[in-house]
Amino acid sequence: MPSTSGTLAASHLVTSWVDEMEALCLPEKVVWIDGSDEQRRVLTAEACATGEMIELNQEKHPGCYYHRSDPQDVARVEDKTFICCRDQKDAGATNNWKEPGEAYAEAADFFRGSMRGRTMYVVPFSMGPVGSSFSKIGIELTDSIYVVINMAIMCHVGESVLDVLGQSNDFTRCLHSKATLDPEKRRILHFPEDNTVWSVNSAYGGNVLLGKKCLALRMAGWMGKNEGWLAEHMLILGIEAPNGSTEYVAAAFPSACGKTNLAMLIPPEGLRGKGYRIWTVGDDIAWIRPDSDGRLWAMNPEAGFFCVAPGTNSKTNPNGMETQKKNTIFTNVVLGRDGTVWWEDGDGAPPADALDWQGRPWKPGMTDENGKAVVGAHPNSRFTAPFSQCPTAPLSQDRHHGVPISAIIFGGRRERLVPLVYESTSWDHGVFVGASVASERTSAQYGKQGEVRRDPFAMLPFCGYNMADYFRHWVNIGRTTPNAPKIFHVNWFRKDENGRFLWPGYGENLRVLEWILKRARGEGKYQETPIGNVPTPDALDMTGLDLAPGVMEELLEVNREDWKAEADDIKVFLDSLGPHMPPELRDEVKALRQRLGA
Ligand code: GTP
Ligand code: SPV
Ligand code: MN
Repeated sequence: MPSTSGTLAASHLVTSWVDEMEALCLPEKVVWIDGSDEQRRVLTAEACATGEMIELNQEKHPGCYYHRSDPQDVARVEDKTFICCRDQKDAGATNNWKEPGEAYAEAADFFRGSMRGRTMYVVPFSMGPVGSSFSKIGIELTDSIYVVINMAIMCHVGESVLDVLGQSNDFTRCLHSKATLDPEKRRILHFPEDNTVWSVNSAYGGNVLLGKKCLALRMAGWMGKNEGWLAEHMLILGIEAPNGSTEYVAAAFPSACGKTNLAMLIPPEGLRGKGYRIWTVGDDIAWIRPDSDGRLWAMNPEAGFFCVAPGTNSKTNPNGMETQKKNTIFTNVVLGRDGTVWWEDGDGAPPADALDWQGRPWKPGMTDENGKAVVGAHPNSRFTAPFSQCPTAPLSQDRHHGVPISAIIFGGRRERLVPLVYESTSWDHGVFVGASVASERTSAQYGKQGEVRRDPFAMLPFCGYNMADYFRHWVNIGRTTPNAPKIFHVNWFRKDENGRFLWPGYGENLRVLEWILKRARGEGKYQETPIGNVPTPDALDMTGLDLAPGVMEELLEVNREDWKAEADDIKVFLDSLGPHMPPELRDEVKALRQRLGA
């Protein structure tokens, strides 16, 4: 007999699946998440009693809690993430693939009895506003209160979701167990043909908040391919001019490469006089659809932020600091014994008496046995905060159709080679620019830090199907969207020979956005180069920002010899993606090599 407590009004389809998963995982009890504040308070208190979460100083951080993940479980695990579809060709060359039957069987062994002595929470959630025809419903079963509380911030959860679902079978079946947290037995499995996600042996971030990368990118990408829309790793930002007209851009940068910061941008001093108002529509995921006006419209399916903490401070990201003042979960940052939190390049001095992200006594300036600085906060430490707390969040966030996009921007972290900004010269060229994004690896994923890897559309870890088919889908969207946005590429991270950033970044990036929007309207000064159009050195409004002589030229430089090598590398990469590669992109790489004189 299922020992279910407080079952919500769920359809037989839902309850029979929950019963089946209960029989596999054998929890002590099952609790349905109704979405009420009262239930959330009870669960939070329970997590604090067991030590899973720690209550922060409620005067300084009202409604805020702290969590430490297992030291071996601090980022997404791309090598343990799989697309499990019947035909391996549909997963493509960039995804790990498992045959669905084998994947289920192996993971079932890890799930079997994994919740003994624990509670299984049933979390009905909606990506996108509850009840919108564009939204997608999922139900996550999890044995982690931390996951429940995070999900309740990141998306709409509770009874209202089940009401909307009714008797429909159109929901993603998400099963999560932290099990024993064994990294060897960690699996993040996507079964797009069954609308199912299984995640086991992790309890952190994108591995376990299954509405985010698993549903809203990998599964939604698969759905979008079949239904004619796009699920993208993109921020969405609005720039309102004093005359009240607002233009929106969507931008894809790889993990930890500045999406949140750009989405929350504050105009720099020198441009304040222009009276812009910035609107943060989304900071990580965009669902993009062609509409009847021939344009692309983007919506943010999330209801919260899961932001990188280190580097966030009142100078770099004041909106981010404001957003996490209350009702926020902090994970893997420094914890003061006074119940405050701190991280590297945050605000103010660290707490005098502090514990690091692993719970060890920590002081600023501490070094290890090799003399290397010991950081207090893990570089991928994050905070989870409600979207509505962002001062620049628009009031219309729950309008399901989203906003019309004037420009699409790609970017990465490139010390060398890539200019501050350039413009593609056609839709297909823009798709090629997206396909050739590369970036230095960050701590948002396991692997060698700093190494440049190709990360097409910033989607390498998130594309739920064959990457070459995904490129073709993008090419096709351009064919059926007469007023498609122009496509650009930016790089905030170019460095001088001393390893210093050439561009100040953050709020100053608005100067580049201004030029992008001008070009989208066919205005603005530019010069043609083999890779696309870059601004003339005097094209950006630099009021209030003095760069040393020659720096702008250095930022905008396109070095032919270096780009020949890059074009070769792009060609090798595209060739590695298999026979589905659209001929349009092969033509683009050929044309680029020709323009470079290769
Ligand atoms: P995910 O949440 O992992 O997808 O990351 P994200 O793309 O939202 O990155 P985020 O905005 O959190 O920035 C990651 C890191 O890049 C932080 O340490 C920032 O301080 C830094 N960063 C962001 N924007 C800029 C910029 O314009 N210039 C420089 N130099 N650093 C930046
Ligand atoms: C990313 O890595 O791109 C993130 C964080 O946004 S996670 O949710 O862990 O994927
Ligand atoms: Mn992300």
